[in-house]
Amino acid sequence: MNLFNLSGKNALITGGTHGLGMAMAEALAEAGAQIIVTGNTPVKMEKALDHYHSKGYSAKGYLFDVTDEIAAAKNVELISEEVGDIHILVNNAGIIRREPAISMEVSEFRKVIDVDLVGPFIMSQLVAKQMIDRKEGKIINICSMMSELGRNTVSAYAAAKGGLKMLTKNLATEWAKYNIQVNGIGPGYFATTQTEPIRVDGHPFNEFIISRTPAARWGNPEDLGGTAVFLASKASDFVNGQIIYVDGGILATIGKPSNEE
Ligand code: GCO
Repeated sequence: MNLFNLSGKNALITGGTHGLGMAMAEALAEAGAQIIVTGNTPVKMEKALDHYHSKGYSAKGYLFDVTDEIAAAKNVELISEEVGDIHILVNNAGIIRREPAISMEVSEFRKVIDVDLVGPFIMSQLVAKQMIDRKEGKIINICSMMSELGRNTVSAYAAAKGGLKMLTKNLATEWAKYNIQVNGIGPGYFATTQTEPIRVDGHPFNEFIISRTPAARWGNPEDLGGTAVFLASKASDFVNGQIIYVDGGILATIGKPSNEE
């Protein structure tokens, strides 16, 4: 089990003030990591840190926008000074806009690409500089089902998450020689605030996902913790450029007729 021990490691989780980011941060903390979370909202950050501290985790928070490369550089520098080297980076911060492609504002499309794809590039490049010096590091990009499949109204998100899958493979290609493992996690459909609008009881999408997922349920955020710890730990030192889908089997199947159990 020592392979999964993260004691002495500093893990930076972007968007770690709620949802899947918080769940993964908790799992990394349970494995011994010092967690550092980023966010945009002071109130959310305060609540999140109170939550982490109430569970006895060593947690710090930094408020900045991952798409602002100047602010990101300043804060990564500050983290290194105040906390120490960043051993694990989880690029989790992301947004979604659900709008038919034909009517989506270009500015909205661009914003999703900026947060969900350019942000992870900015953060990976900044943190990789110290990982290369140290000849060791773990970068985990939070991809999506939409890294593989399209769906009505999420063109920007799918383009970003498809790009993030390929960015993961490319950074793995360039940085594996420095003993940096770059991989991704592709969550299936999870019960979070992001999916709340399409998950409410009786919403056709809710029924669709339950029927389309072999596990016949939405994912719970804690379902991601084990995969995050695996990709953050020594147990994955020879895993590079892989996207691990934690999706209840949805990507494994063509689905079944409505009258089939
Ligand atoms: C949607 C959902 C999905 C999930 C997740 C699936 O509108 O289709 O929000 O995008 O959030 O990304 O992997």
